[in-house]
Amino acid sequence: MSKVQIYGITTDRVPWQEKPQGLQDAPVWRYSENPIIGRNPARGVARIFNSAVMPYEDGFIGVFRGEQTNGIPYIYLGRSRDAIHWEFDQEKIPFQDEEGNDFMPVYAYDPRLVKVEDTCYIMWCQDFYGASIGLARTRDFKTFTRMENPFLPFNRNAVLFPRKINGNFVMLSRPSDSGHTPFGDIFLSESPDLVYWGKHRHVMGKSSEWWESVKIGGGAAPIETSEGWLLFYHGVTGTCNGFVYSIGGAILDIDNPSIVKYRCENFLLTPQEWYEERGFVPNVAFPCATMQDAATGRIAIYYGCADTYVGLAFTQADEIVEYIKAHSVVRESDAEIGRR
Ligand code: BMA
Repeated sequence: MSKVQIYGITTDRVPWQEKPQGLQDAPVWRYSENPIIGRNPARGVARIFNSAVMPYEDGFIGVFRGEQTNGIPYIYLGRSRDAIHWEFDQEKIPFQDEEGNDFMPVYAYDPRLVKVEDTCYIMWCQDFYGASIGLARTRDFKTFTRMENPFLPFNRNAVLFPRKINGNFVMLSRPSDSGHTPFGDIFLSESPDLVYWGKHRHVMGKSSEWWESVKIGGGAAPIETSEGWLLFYHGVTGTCNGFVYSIGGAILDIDNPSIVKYRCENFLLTPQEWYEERGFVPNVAFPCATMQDAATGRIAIYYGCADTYVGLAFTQADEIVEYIKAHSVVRESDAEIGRR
């Protein structure tokens, strides 16, 4: 039994492997059969990575960043019986506007998938006269209705909280530029209706820890726990050979999630396996989703690897919370409400 309680959507069918014997000082461990999605996974798609999944009916469903053979990223729907082996639709997700007319984004990447009440929401990065956030809803994974773009350009890495907080929808995002952004903190915004957004707050900034000293961005949808919102995010450092993306962890206040209660000074996972170090963009571990089981506290983390593959990693709620707390460094700008 997990001491840390997990709330929200949980499943006892979460994929799982025990922690390897002898693995020390590492609260997150990789699936031994990684990567779970290899190259050329679907017709006209060279690579799938940075993708999000969830339990659905008697299996699993996901939204996948598919890099087409013309180089343009789009979102594809995938289904799985075991959350490890995936089959993808041949066609891109057919987005429509509120009137039911075709309304495809120019490009679409890094999708997240979050269920709030009875509706599933997809958020992704797209062109809105510059890099910005796209948002769509579906109830049946057949009709996908694009909603108003929540934010002005430039912005990336949007992820909804899985329930309303104090009566409002809440979304994390990372204001950016339209290129390979050399800066970036995580903010949150509230909305009563997913159309009008406001009450913007700073959540947490890049830090003086070297592994996340350039920028950070929201990753998987925050997991509601008895300790607060457990957030897996990405942190980026700069090297003479370019950026390196690692996975970090923090715990946000349950009622005021712009307040960071604990923030792990160490990365939880950094590129070290061949599929993380070698690919279209080397040295990228980019979390976009988790699935979890309340009874055992098992958590499976889905992350993009080297902009080429999807990898799976595991942790356990008690262990990860304890590790984050034991290594927590919260700076003043993270601990405050984030309003200036
Ligand atoms: C970011 C995004 C991600 C990508 C990462 C590393 O700016 O574009 O999709 O994984 O760069 O290339």
